[in-house]
Amino acid sequence: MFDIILLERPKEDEAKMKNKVSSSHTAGNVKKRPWSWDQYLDEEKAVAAPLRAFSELQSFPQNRNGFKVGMLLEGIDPLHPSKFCVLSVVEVIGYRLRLHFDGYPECYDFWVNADSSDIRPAGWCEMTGRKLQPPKGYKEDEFNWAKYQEACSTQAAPKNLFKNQNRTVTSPKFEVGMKLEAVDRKNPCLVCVASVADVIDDRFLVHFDNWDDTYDYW
Ligand code: MLZ
Repeated sequence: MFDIILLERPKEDEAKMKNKVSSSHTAGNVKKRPWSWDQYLDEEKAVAAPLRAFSELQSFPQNRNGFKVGMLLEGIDPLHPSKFCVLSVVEVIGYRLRLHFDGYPECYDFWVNADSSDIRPAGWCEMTGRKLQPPKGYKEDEFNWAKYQEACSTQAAPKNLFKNQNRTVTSPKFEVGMKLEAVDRKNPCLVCVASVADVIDDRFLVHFDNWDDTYDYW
């Protein structure tokens, strides 16, 4: 049920590691040992936080995930959140998708839930008047979704798979251009003068006045 494949195991306790290495002949054996929650809780003599302690939003979604490997879409770059980029689905596990920036190295790939507000169907940026970062090697004004799909012989993810569209916002309180004070996430000890740079559904993009957009966040 839980996709533990994405879970990073705890850093090995060095004292414990030494014992294990000396009692098993090769260090290699220790490293490859599969990691399991049950065994870890047992070793640590600890208990897992019970499911009932988590809110519904934090629970594992049961919905079906219709995204398939190869499908193309648009989405927010988690390392540069003011940018929408051309992405393709490269892996699907349960409700999660691994997304790849077309033309860029795999090290930038990232995971999202299938209902993430950070992903949008192909053509969404054009329709909503936003700038789309094309795949590597393409110029912004040259990129065209129809031609690109044809050139890659791949299809854009169908619109009905995006469960995040048009979240009802009763009365949007923040408007583009409004000023506010916001924590700089890259330097969290700083609270800085900022502006609302974009609004999508129930979220807005914080931009720090006179700083470049690498500090922006939703
Ligand atoms: N010491 C850093 C602070 C940057 C703060 C930016 N806030 C939006 C620098 O001067 O680069």
